[in-house]
Amino acid sequence: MKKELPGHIKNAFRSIDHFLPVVDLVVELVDARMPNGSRLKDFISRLGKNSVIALAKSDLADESETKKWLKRFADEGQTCVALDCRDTQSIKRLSKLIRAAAFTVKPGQTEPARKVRRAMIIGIPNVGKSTLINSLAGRKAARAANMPGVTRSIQWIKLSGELELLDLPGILDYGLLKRGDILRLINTVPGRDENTWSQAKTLARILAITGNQSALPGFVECNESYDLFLEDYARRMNFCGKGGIPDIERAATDVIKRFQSGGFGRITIEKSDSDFAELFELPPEAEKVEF
Ligand SMILES: Nc1nc2c(ncn2[C@@H]2O[C@H](COP(=O)(O)OP(=O)(O)OP(=O)(O)O)[C@@H](O)[C@H]2O)c(=O)[nH]1
Ligand SMILES: [Mg+2]
Repeated sequence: MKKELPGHIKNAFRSIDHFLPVVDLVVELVDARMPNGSRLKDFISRLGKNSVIALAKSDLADESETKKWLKRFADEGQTCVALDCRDTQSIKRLSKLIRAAAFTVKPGQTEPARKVRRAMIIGIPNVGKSTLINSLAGRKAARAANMPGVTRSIQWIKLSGELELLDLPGILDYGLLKRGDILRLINTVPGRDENTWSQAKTLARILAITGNQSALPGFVECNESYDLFLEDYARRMNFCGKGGIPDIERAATDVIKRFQSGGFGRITIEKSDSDFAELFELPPEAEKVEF
């Protein structure tokens, strides 16, 4: 599996192995719009460390769905919190949780001789790891930008109170690689321009399955016909070429970008009571992720 991955992601896996013995806590950062589908659950449980789940980008997700997700994770015995990683206020709760979990010695564990405690922030690409670290540190310590693969080097960032955080490149496991098309929707892996038509179609399908079809302007009026919707959307946005021909590709690109930035409202594309893997029978071409 790791052979298919770019160098910086392989490097992240190596660094996790390397630093694991001196790490006290794993902060698992997931995307609140797709909380289970963006988890690295098996990988993180194999690490055998205390962990906290943080639902990033919850400002883009449906609030009531996020509450249900928090309940589901809590029922599974997980410590969890929802946040907007850019907002210092909203990360205060996470900060408390991290400190409590990193400095707690559970029965059967030995207290480390060192005073400092260390946490790794682990999550898929572009989920907000570096932004979160900057908010926790209260300074721009890590580089963050809206594209996957920004963090290439591995760095420890010191916080007050004897706490250190490790910023790592985003990682993907085999299960996630199979969801390439859906991950592109939340900008986890870069989309290819020639595929925007099929990505926008995947989005429309997901929104219809999850009961969010009315978020796309005109989609319901077009009887949820994807082709008619894109034509109608292009006309609405005045994306027309010579002779008034609707520019479908431009419409598809705009639909994806608008969804990613929350322009259609706060939408959770994975419901807490559904099995994501069963919901989406992915076409074979969705299995290959290119970087
Ligand atoms: N709306 C919203 N945007 C966020 C949030 N957290 C991060 N972002 C944005 O998401 C983009 C990616 O943030 P990064 O912190 O670079 O993500 P990363 O996980 O470090 O990405 P890689 O290093 O590429 O794996 C940036 O444009 C951030 O401003 C959040 O909670 N809400
Ligand atoms: Mg980063």
